Amino acid sequence: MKITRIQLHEVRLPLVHSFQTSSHRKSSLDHILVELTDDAGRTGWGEIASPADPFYCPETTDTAWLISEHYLVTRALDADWTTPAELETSWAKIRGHEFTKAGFVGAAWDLWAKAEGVSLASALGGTRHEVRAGVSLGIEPTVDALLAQVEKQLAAGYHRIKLKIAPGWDLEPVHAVRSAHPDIDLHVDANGAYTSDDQTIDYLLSLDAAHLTMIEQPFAPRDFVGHSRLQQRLQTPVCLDESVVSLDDLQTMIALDAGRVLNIKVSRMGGLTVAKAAHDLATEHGIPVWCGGMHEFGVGRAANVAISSLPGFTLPSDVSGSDKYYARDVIMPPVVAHDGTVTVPSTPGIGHEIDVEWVAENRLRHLDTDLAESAQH
Ligand code: OSB
Ligand code: MG
Repeated sequence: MKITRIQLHEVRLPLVHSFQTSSHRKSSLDHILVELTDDAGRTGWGEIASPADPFYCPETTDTAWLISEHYLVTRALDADWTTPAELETSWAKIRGHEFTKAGFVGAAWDLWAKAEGVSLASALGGTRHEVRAGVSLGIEPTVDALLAQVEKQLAAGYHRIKLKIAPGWDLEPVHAVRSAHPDIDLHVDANGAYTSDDQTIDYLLSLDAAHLTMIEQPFAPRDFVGHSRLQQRLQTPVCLDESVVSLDDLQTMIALDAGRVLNIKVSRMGGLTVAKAAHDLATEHGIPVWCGGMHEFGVGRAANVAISSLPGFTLPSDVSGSDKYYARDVIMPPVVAHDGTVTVPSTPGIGHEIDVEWVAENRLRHLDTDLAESAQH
């Protein structure tokens, strides 16, 4: 295949409910949509879902734009490829920048699946026709406000509730939600906000009493040894997110028993090809996986739905309906959850049309290789 034209669309959408983690607060998001056109006139779409600031990962929207424009666009235009994995070899020497690469990889998979006339889910080896979704709830101003959010999402039928925690917002909200809802699938995510000293590990052991499905990323990304020390003493499975950006990291997690659940975030791992390989490796080792989200717009969300249809994704994924995030999404139709379950599209590619008018209306920056430099504003 040959890519003849590339467009980058940096788009800002407001969130319907602002979201706070241990590291940052957001009320709108700026993501870059990657549009690849091939010599047959087909288009493939991918999403660079890096946050605007370097608090979750080292990348930002600006670094993603820079790396795309200076390194990925020319390589993608020059490549002659038959599979997305082959296209990726053209930028294999670029270190890091997983979110940026993931946007191009997603667009290549969409394009390739369309050329083959198959859905993205079946191109990836998906077997499920529907996937169960969970929701991730940010740090709220009060425990009551959090309990109200939990009620609302349970009423919508979501299968799992994940609570963001941080020092000062942990045991109290967790025990309040658990006593109000003794039987729900509940888990917590600290986004690396704790240090792995003995005193903190002792403190985190008290979370076992809440019967959580997992404790996600309590410590810093590189602290595999700390996560392993916690896991040896904790009954609740530790789940790694930020720590695992490559298959090598997953090997380290397995070798050290630093986690017993894996959050496969497509963007964090550099795209769908590596995400699929991570699924295969984790499944081989009996590690259950689920797909984490980055509040993706519909393009990235549709890719998350597709990968979640693989058999090892046995835990609910962060693939809630578009309406939880955006009043109007960039895809038509939006992703819809019925009773917390999302149907996997069977039409070619990501299975949704792009709302190009809405993209243009909310666009902050545009690059079009057909128009060269003049297109940037
Ligand atoms: O750790 O999963 C995370 C959002 C921004 C940064 C980090 C995380 C998140 C989420 C989003 O939890 C969940 C979603 O997209 O539904
Ligand atoms: Mg996480």
